[in-house]
Amino acid sequence: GSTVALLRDVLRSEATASPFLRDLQRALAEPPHSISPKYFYDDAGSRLFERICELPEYYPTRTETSILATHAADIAREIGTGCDLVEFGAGSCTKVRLLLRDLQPRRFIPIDISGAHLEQAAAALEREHPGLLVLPLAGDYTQVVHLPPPLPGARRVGFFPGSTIGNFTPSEALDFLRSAARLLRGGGLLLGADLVKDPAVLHAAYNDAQGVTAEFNLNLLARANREIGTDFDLDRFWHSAFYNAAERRIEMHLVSRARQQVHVGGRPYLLEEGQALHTENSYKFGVEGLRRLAREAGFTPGPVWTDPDHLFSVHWLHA
Ligand code: AVI
Repeated sequence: GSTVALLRDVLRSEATASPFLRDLQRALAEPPHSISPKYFYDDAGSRLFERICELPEYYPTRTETSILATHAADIAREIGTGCDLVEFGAGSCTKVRLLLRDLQPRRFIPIDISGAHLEQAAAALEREHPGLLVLPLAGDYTQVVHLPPPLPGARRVGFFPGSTIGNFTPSEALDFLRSAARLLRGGGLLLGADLVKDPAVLHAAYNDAQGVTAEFNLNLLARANREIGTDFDLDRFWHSAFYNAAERRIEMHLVSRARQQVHVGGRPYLLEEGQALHTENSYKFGVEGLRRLAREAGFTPGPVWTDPDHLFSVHWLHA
């Protein structure tokens, strides 16, 4: 065969090897038409998420930040200084900064799926905290995590803020907590979880006036166009986010505005008007429910910190 044919074969096998392509094809081909929210977070998506965190309607970031800032000394007393700290989905490493002075970890290992973003954040953190060993790991922490061996004598402590636990299905959440409990045995996990509240507050947080959340949701299609050569017309989809009270979760969907055909990996898919691609769940928790889940996963729940309005909770879980 010619070089061109060879190149085409290589490109094709690379395309079919893409988990994003495979998962998107599956989501379009068969009900429940859903795809993992992890695909939101390419570099553009990570930047959009950072903007969400600053929105007036998006209370979780602000609230968790104030909980961590208010109780940092207390939290550090529970955890103890000198640990080997691992953050799952570290993003820009903003929240961990609130803990570093009191917690004084010996090493910090931020894990994030958005590699370029993570490298920058880790470098900035090392500049600000001379003496802190920062070891960024680019990867998907929902898959098997290969951590470097623990520092001699240091307990492993996990940090999982932001209520990202709520973006897992209940069984994924249990699986994640089970493997975290194994990974962190002898130490523990500091876990942020958003709480059940007035649906109007939840609705506003996922339907912001500036439309940043809509853009974040639609970025999944923009990313597919950039990375796997799909032909989504973003103007032909709308952002839908609502609270499903029975399931105690916000659901985000991308809804087709018309009957239309799209191509994914060269294959055509027909979308009906109103047909939805389910892109995210964001579960909300009760404090007791979360402690029960943690116990089931093998943790021993310790203290819980919340804000005065009980919007958000931070849990220390002994592993
Ligand atoms: C990252 N995660 C906890 C966010 C959430 O609230 O579920 C993602 C998000 N989706 C829409 N807005 C923010």
